[in-house]
Amino acid sequence: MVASSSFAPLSAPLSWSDLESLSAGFQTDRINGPTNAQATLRLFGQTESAVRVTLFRDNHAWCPYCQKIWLWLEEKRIPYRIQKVTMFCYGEKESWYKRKVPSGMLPALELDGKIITESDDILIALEQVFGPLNLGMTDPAVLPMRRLERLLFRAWCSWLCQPARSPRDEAHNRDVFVNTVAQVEKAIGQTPGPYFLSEFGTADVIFTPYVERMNASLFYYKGYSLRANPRFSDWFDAMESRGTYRGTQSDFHTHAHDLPPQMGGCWENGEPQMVENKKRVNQGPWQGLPDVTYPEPDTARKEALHRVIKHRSNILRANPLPDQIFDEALRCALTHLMTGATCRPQSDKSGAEVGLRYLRDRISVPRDMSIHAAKRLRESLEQTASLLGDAQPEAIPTRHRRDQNPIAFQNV
Ligand SMILES: N[C@@H](CCC(=O)N[C@@H](CS)C(=O)NCC(=O)O)C(=O)O
Repeated sequence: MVASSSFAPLSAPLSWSDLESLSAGFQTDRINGPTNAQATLRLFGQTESAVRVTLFRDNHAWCPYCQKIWLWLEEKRIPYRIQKVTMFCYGEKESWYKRKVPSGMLPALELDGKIITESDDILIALEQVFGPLNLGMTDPAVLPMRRLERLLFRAWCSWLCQPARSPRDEAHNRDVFVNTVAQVEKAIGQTPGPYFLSEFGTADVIFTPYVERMNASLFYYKGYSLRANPRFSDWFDAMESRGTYRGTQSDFHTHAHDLPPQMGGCWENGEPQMVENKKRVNQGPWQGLPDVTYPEPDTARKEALHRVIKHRSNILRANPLPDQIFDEALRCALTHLMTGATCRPQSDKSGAEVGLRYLRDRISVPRDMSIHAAKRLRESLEQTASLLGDAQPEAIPTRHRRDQNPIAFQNV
């Protein structure tokens, strides 16, 4: 049981070996267990000889078109390998991948030795070999859903990714989006149950990646909550009841800061609700944000600790603070995470709060850990930073994310 931090005693930072003992017992089966972003092989209880598929997806587990294929394979429980590739905005594209797929675009799939690109073509090819996920890509009930998804996507891009020339322009783009949402609400409502069609299937998989990104980005850049729409709300809740979706699900913070370089910019509207939402996504509190509603698992804190320990040396190296100062500050934050005790770094004149907030801003969900674990870690990093001061690290870049170059983490 974690003590309430408001009445918690002051504590000295736990040592790494104490912290390691606290993380003991956190184990997940990456290969056969629940959907997760870290696996490079998924077998679902079958043997490796059953693998016919390799999915090439981004290191950050962020690419929306990759999420579609990922979710489909997990739902169908098809054994597959995963090879991770760097997206242009994070760093250098691997030359072995450019030899396979000269455009460097993701996702790609190798199926029985044949390379397929374009996510829709990949799904169609997979359906031909393994059968559809309920109703398939070319089913007459699914085709209008696919068109509706593109309509919603375009309305979202027009509102979010183009600077409005005037308040009227902004209001128009908003109206077009809101009207398209109304059409989608109607479509979801046409069958009983929370999904797009009578049963969960391809249509839900197709909508998932961008609806998740719309929910995050419009909350942050426009003060608009997609999840407040009743059918969307039920749909999100139903999706979150699926372990497959939970394993691929990201949080508002990750999306808000990963979208701008990918989309060529995201434009704030400056309204009071937007300003409030933005502050909350950046600085917390993260609990209760409408990026997740399923209850926090008991393992969230342990998962966060386990992931930090695994990447400890890289995390220390990547941080702008000198190792020794950040090491102590980080152990303080982890002490708070695991015990609830307030732990104030001794090196409190060193700007350690900036280093803690630098890490707070670079937890990537689900690449590093699941959504609830990330919220707990952000919370403890911020709680510890707030004991030291208000200084913030440099703003997260918006034209690229080379601050997140995966090369820095590849030796683990
Ligand atoms: N139409 C393609 C779009 C794929 C696409 O736009 N992929 C982006 C990532 S989301 C990409 O690979 N961009 C190159 C890069 O960022 O490295 C599909 O459906 O697969």
